[in-house]
Amino acid sequence: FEFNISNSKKRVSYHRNNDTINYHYGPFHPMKPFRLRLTDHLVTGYGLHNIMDLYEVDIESNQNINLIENKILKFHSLEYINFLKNLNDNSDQENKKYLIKNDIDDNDCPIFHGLYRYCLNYTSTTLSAINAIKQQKSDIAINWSGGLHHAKKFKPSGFCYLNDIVIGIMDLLKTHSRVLYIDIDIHHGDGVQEAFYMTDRVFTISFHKYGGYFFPMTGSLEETGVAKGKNYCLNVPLMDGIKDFEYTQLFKSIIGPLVESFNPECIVLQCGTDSLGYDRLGTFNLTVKGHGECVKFVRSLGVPLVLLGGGGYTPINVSRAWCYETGIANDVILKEKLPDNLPFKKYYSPDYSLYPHLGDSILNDLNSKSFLNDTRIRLLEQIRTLQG
Ligand code: ZLM
Ligand code: CA
Ligand code: ZN
Repeated sequence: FEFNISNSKKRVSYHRNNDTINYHYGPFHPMKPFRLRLTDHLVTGYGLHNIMDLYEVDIESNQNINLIENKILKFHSLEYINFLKNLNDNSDQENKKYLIKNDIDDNDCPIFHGLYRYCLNYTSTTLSAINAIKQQKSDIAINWSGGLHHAKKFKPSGFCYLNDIVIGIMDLLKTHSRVLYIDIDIHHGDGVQEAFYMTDRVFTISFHKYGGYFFPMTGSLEETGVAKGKNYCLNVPLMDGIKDFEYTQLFKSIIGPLVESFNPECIVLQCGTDSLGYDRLGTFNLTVKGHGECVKFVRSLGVPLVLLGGGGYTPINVSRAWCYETGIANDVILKEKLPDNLPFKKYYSPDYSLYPHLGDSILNDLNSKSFLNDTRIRLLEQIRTLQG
């Protein structure tokens, strides 16, 4: 790689966990932790591990597992944590009872081997990233295994069991008075929005597909917070097929004024990659460069930043985007040709490129100019109410 010609060097830390990669939601389940292995291979292949602070999170050798569980219990209920903890020991009948009582969809959120350990892993890794920011050891802290934005206080939802984002932000609030949460996963960040709906200390904004029974079916323009939290929540509902130019224009024109008005002390950016073209579940048409441009813009605002993962169901593209964005965090330009000696290199055929072009078989853009413009005007009006 080459360093960008600028003087915006920042201290970047990369938080990972070698164990998270090995879990399986089940053979045909769209969520594949294996995508994290592909991401790590690309990051290492490009040599990015040499220029960041690396934190290998290991819960086995972590003496402070009680401390982590205490942080989890600041958001999740004790009954739910006990359920997750005892899953593999409980009888199937006992588990079924909790699933039915709490209306849990175990197709989306299956009980798999080592589930609680998997949850502790990605949550501890997010807490490790949050800690690097709290202690001012990093300007940007990255955990691609985190970002599981749907989990609720007492139940899992949409492939998410523990809400590492809410747990992380609650911890961050001990030292930081205002946190901005931005979510570019194609799904609505409902779990994070709900957790901070009544507070003016955490501003949540999610860009997502909305309408046509798309999961989780929340996130309309009208959801703007309540009580003290009134107007401290924004939603950007979009339709199928949005492309780089329209998405990044809208993103910058809203996030710019929002950061100006809210003046956050830290930004947490959920970088779900199911908003890329050809995602197995998503219906947007972003490219790796377009998705990354949002990260680049947020970085340029000069506020301490936590980068988290999230959705992303076409693993080769997930890894391309998160590697590219690790490069952006470090302000380096990665060459288009993938590195030699890359494990699983054949998966990236036929282009072997970090930035493949979208082909012709993409969905039409259903977002008209006037729809996007009306949306922008509504959102900017709400941001203006923050002043004074
Ligand atoms: N059925 N297998 C995004 C979370 C999206 C709810 C419709 C389950 C699937 C999906 C699971 C192998 C994030 C819904 C779906 C079938 C009710 C969703 C297992 C395929 C499969 O083949 C599958 C047997 C499965 C699940 C598709 N589920 C697609 N979309 C969403 C949840 C999570 O990206 O935002 C953050 C990580 N669920 O639409 C149903 C309504 C359950
Ligand atoms: Ca979103
Ligand atoms: Zn998603």
